[in-house]
Amino acid sequence: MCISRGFHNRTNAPRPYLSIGLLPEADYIMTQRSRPFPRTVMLVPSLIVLSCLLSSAFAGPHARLKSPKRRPPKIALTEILSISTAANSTFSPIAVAPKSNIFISLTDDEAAAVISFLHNQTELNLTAAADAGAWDNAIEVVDLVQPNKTGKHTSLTDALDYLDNGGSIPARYAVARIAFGATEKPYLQDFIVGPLPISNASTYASLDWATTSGSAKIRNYNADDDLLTQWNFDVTATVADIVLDLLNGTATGSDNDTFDIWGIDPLWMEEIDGEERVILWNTYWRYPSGKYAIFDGETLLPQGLFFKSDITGRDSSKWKVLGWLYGDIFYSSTEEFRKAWSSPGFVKYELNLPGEWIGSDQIGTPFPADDIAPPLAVQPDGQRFSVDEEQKYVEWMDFSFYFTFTRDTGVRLFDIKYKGERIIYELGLQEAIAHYAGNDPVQSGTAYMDTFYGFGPYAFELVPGYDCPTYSHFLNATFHASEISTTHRNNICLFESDPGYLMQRHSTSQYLALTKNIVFTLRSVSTVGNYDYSFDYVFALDGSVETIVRASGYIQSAYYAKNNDYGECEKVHDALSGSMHDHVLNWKVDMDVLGTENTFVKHEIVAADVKYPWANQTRSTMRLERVRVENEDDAKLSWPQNGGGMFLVENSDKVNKYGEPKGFKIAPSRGGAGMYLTIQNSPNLLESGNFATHALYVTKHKDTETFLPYFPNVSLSLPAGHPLINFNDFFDGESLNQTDIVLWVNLGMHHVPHTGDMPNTVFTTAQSAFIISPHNYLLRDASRTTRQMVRIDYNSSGVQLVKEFGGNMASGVVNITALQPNFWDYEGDIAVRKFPYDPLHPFNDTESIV
Ligand SMILES: *[C@@H]1O[C@H](CO)[C@@H](O)[C@H](O)[C@H]1NC(C)=O
Ligand SMILES: *[C@@H]1O[C@H](CO)[C@@H](O)[C@H](O)[C@H]1NC(C)=O
Ligand SMILES: *[C@@H]1O[C@H](CO)[C@@H](O)[C@H](O)[C@H]1NC(C)=O
Ligand SMILES: *[C@@H]1O[C@H](CO)[C@@H](O)[C@H](O)[C@H]1NC(C)=O
Ligand SMILES: *[C@@H]1O[C@H](CO)[C@@H](O)[C@H](O)[C@H]1NC(C)=O
Ligand SMILES: *[C@@H]1O[C@H](CO)[C@@H](O)[C@H](O)[C@H]1NC(C)=O
Ligand SMILES: *[C@@H]1O[C@H](CO)[C@@H](O)[C@H](O)[C@H]1NC(C)=O
Ligand SMILES: *[C@@H]1O[C@H](CO)[C@@H](O)[C@H](O)[C@H]1NC(C)=O
Ligand SMILES: *[C@@H]1O[C@H](CO)[C@@H](O)[C@H](O)[C@H]1NC(C)=O
Ligand SMILES: *[C@@H]1O[C@H](CO)[C@@H](O)[C@H](O)[C@H]1NC(C)=O
Ligand SMILES: *[C@@H]1O[C@H](CO)[C@@H](O)[C@H](O)[C@H]1NC(C)=O
Ligand SMILES: *[C@@H]1O[C@H](CO)[C@@H](O)[C@H](O)[C@H]1NC(C)=O
Ligand SMILES: [Cu+2]
Repeated sequence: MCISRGFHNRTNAPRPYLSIGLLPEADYIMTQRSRPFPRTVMLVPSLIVLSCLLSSAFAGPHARLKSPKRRPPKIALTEILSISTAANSTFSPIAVAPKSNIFISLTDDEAAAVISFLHNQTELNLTAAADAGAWDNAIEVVDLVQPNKTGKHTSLTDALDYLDNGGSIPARYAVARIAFGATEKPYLQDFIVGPLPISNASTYASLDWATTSGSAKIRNYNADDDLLTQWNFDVTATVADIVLDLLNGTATGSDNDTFDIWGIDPLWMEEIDGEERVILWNTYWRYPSGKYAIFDGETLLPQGLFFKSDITGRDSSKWKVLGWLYGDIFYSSTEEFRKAWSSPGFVKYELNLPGEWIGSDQIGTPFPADDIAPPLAVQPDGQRFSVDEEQKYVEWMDFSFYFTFTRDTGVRLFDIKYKGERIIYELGLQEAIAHYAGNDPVQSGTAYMDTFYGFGPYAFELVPGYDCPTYSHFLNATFHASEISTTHRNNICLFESDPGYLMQRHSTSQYLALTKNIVFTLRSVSTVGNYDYSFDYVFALDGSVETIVRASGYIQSAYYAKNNDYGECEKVHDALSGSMHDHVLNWKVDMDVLGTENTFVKHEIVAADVKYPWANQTRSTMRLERVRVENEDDAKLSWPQNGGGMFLVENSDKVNKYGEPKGFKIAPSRGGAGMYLTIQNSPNLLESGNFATHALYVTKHKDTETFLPYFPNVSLSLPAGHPLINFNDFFDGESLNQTDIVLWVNLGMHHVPHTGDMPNTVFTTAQSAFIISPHNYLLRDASRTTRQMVRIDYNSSGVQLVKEFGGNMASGVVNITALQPNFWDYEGDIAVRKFPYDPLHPFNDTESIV
């Protein structure tokens, strides 16, 4: 299936909804091309001498003096602390993973072998993706099937046997998603292929066991993108004169078109004359042009004209136009629309035109002093974490983890260990909804499930000095789609940083104790159409792990006509309204606290009237109630109102010396607590949106309930199809008492765009996060272990003692000029065709090197 089919061939238009083909390679290459770095003059800062990073000018005693009722400490004036620095002698920034990364993506050779193997299965009747059209069968994606965590049901080794018990390495399997087009009723089906490497022992089978529907096969109602593109231009041709009059432009399919035509995702299903029909609403979007053509602002340029098509079946001669909408008036045929337009009194609305306002360049009077180079972070003594680049394995302080990269969800973390013990088996994004609302049928009909477009394909190269600190450790990642292996260079960065606030401090009139807060981050950014999602996994010295998503990029907006009447938006430009929407992003968090037997406990802080022995009256106060979530029936949860409680994953059998179960707390840490869909029973998502009705869920781990994001669920098949994986089916009353539990945590934002989203949403206000942190897991705050702290004892005669702990202060000079990133190094992706595949010449038939 030629994946560039049906996609807009003009610019880096927004989401390629017409293409089931994931990756219109030609187009996203253009996306990259269309974003060169401006040839601005590069400032050349001179060599800067870094003085101590900590200011040596310690300001004297505080004005705020309390009188501590305790003896003054006995200060040994000459105490000089000598801490062994032996630890640094063994440190190497290169790690050797203790075990093979069994979660790692398919290699190029594995992907090529799987593709070759499938092509040899004559009953699949495959056509090479490069040659395939809508009426062929073709491979869309190959990826790894994550090994079963527990394989007790089979004789085969599972991940935990391998990781923990010295078992043999689990067999590797691939999943291949095949689009079957050579039929009147096109469908997609997922197959499991293996074991790998491909040998005579390898087989393939429908991946039914990973679904809740019992079949990995799903109808594709959107297989004929070529026909649809042609259809759209056939329809627009019938109203070309009206459009020229109302919108002052053309949509004919030629290179000089003014308008791009696209609309709802998912498709809509409607009963007409007793028959289920497949409905598509489209609208006119204006291409940014002239000086502004470089900017991806098309989603800011809706034109307010909509048409409804019945596209049921594969014969486009039977498709119909069911009506037009302009100015909030619906015309049930093209004739009716034309008649109204040619009648006196027809109301024409203002044009929504490109201008400086859609560009993201510097604009307006610069801030004072803003031409001076801002503060800069450096890594003075080199990298303080270790990476096994080949195995995708990382060690930082007390943490270690493996990671992988998938076409659907991008980066996923596995086997996160803290102080040598696994705390999280799997941490990764599952799905991301952007559910719009609006008075027009396109906004109202839009509920993106972004794994359809994929977080892997759009996780582009990151820019040092902007996306990540210049000293970051960058890694590449590869995904395999449409028989092409595409490698994103430098699209994952790992770095330590100082978030700019301390981990700990305390002071009295006699001493101060201060601890630096150095955190470690793994970051990737996926630009899915108009939106840029930045994903951070942040590890901290106190043992916490924070998962953060931030959004930037262009909003998808609505034409202004009459939409304030419905209260769904705020006007953001002359003829433009923001389109209100909810973002809900679901994370799988498979916690394993001191083993797999864990319990989810709510510590609820509740108001109470209590009578104490020391008083005769009851007293209005509060108390802590511990509630175990013992059954899946009770496991659809919301964060406590008013922050009045704590959610814990504990191992009830492992108590600390004070008798408290050891556990980890999970809590929202950024953004509002509104982390599930506002819209109830979404008509766009139906059963596919079941994971977005609550803030978080707890289920019992099952290898069959992986909730691999099955992107065809929605974009191609809804609402006629039942989702392959219905999240509700995971909830079948199973006991959650001291068992292997999995959390499904939603992050997101209720996004009501306002003028501050023009031209792009800013990360600062569009972020959401949850944090997992030790709770009675250790006997003290783990950050006490760090050397990056100081105690300063002082009295009225000045500083008496500076106690350091072996954390070397940076010293010397840093050549900052040498740290400057070279933006001309930006290269983009490498994409290599895998069928036919020539491993000796890996770049043979290279699709593109951008
Ligand atoms: C550790 O590093 C410090 C600073 O680089 C150095 O002075 C010290 O000698 C090192 N220790 C050992 C044991 O190598
Ligand atoms: C597929 O068949 C071709 C031709 O018979 C053969 O060269 C190739 O090795 C086969 N591929 C696999 C993976 O079996
Ligand atoms: C195999 O696919 C081709 C299109 O690629 C189609 O013409 C042919 O009918 C299919 N054969 C079978 C047996 O389905
Ligand atoms: C696969 O089977 C063929 C024929 O049965 C045999 O010639 C070949 O050696 C086998 N390959 C492997 C890797 O076992
Ligand atoms: C209509 O478009 C033409 C060129 O395409 C332009 O010259 C003219 O100014 C436009 N008119 C309006 C009202 O924008
Ligand atoms: C646009 O291109 C078509 C050919 O694709 C040409 O016929 C037409 O004149 C062009 N229109 C303009 C306004 O340049
Ligand atoms: C990333 O890919 C580039 C280009 O193939 C290669 O030079 C570089 O070594 C790779 N980096 C890593 C960390 O594998
Ligand atoms: C409670 O009230 C009784 C009767 O007035 C009194 O004797 C007693 O001391 C009170 N107890 C406390 C704890 O105040
Ligand atoms: C993984 O688990 C599924 C579901 O229980 C099972 O059908 C499958 O055979 C298992 N695969 C392996 C390799 O053990
Ligand atoms: C769950 O475990 C707790 C503590 O072991 C026990 O008190 C409770 O009865 C158990 N509940 C169920 C439903 O088994
Ligand atoms: C600093 O780095 C720049 C760029 O690499 C280099 O040209 C310059 O000579 C360096 N300066 C010193 C003092 O090393
Ligand atoms: C790629 O491989 C084909 C045959 O497999 C060969 O004809 C062609 O010359 C190769 N191209 C390059 C650039 O190596
Ligand atoms: Cu948004």
